[in-house]
Amino acid sequence: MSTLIASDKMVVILGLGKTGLSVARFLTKQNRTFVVVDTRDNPPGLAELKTINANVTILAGPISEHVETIMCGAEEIIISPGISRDIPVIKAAIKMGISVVGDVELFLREVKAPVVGITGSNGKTTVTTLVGLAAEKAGLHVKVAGNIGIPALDVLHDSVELYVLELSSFQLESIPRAKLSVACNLNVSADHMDRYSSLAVYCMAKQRIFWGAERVVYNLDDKLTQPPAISGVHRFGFGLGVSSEQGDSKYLYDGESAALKNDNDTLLLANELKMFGRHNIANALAVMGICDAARIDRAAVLNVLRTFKGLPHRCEWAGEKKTITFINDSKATNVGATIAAIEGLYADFSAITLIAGGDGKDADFSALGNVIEGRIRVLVLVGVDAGKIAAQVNKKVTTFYAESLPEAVQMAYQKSEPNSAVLLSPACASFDMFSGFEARGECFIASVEALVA
Ligand code: UMA
Ligand code: ADP
Repeated sequence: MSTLIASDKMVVILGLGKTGLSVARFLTKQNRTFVVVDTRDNPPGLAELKTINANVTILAGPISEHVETIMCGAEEIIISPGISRDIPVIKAAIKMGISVVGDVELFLREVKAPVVGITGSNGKTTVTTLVGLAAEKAGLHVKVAGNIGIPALDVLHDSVELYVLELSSFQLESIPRAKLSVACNLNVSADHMDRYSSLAVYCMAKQRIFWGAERVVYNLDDKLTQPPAISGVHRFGFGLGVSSEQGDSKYLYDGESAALKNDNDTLLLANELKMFGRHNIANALAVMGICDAARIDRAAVLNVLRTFKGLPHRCEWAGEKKTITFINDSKATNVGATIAAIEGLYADFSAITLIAGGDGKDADFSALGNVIEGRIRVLVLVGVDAGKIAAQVNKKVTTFYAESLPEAVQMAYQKSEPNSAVLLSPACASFDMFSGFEARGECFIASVEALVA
């Protein structure tokens, strides 16, 4: 250990999840010396790390003074996105002038091909997937990575012609200056309030996507996504509303003709999209803007938009019984996503029964309360923060509590009137009851299947 402490060429990888492992693979290939620190006693990547580099030092468990000394003597710390930059050891290291960056920064230092980055509170995975598919359809050798689940360093390769990265605020925080070819911020609504001290701080993390970008794509309906006006940077704006903004290129929805337009040209009609809901029209417009900014062949883009049916667990049809339709929107882990689902569904059903609740991540549920009061007849709540949602809803909304999701599905079915939708759109993370949103969505689907059978 003492040799490591003395070395000014030693890198610390902080966090041994997917990201930490990808950094370990990358540094090993580069023959660089590193140690791995994780605050958990049994980090998930332990066994895999041994296969990457059998001799690496691993310091697992709560950070001791000894570990702090090592970290503060490092050449650089590569911090995983799940760890806040506000923990004492990171604050101390930054104060001492040590560079603390994330895996995406390492990726950006190496990459040669153009990179498209996509952030936003909601819709990132949908839009990132669509841009990747469009680029592939256009014949490019493209790699899709980032917060979508594949660490960026794992796809770095000389043969790649275009990268499309989904970037979370956690990842953006640890990129000093991204300098992307195309940077897009889809929308900003409160999320991760257990990590950020205010919406403004969260918003600033998202804004970092624009730093040094060549071309920027933003939401004309959402002021919080607006990039700074920098001369020479081409701006692409998209939106559902009538915009007075001066974007260089505009991608707007014309409600009268139900058309998605670029300036005055109709590119697609809304009924050609297979994805459901107004928020997906916004996503499609964003895809058009991003793909034009990235110079991806438009015919390929439109082809993909016409055929893509949406991703699992995002406003997905899950079954029907006696005129009651079940919709799985388990991926709605924040208030903005649930509001988008309710507003999107409202016109299509005579009533909506909402199943919500889980781990609220310190969110403010007042805006959701208003939408529920206006649009929802029956509310079934589950999870640790059920009471916080109930507190924002008046007595006109019939509210029930369930101990489990299968029980919630039963209750929702029994209390719904004919031609209703039962919508699972929790506005919360799932970790109080499930391993993740996928497991929650699978449980919902299984409960619906049991009911329908
Ligand atoms: N953790 C500790 N101590 C440590 C290190 C991690 O307690 O020393 C905890 C974190 O608090 C977190 C968990 O371990 O609860 C995982 O953190 P991580 O940084 O090791 O995560 P990875 O496995 O590397 O996965 C990360 C992203 N995870 C997070 O940002 C929390 C994944 O996004 C991403 O797909 C992956 O890198 C590849 O880029 C997931 C996510 O939930 C899907 N993202 C958030 C979201 O979408 O809302 C931002
Ligand atoms: P992310 O990767 O940002 O979490 P997803 O595409 O996985 O985004 O969708 C997450 C949730 O947000 C789903 O519940 C989905 O229905 C909803 N959603 C998707 N696009 C939007 C949008 N543009 N505005 C609001 N909610 C959206």
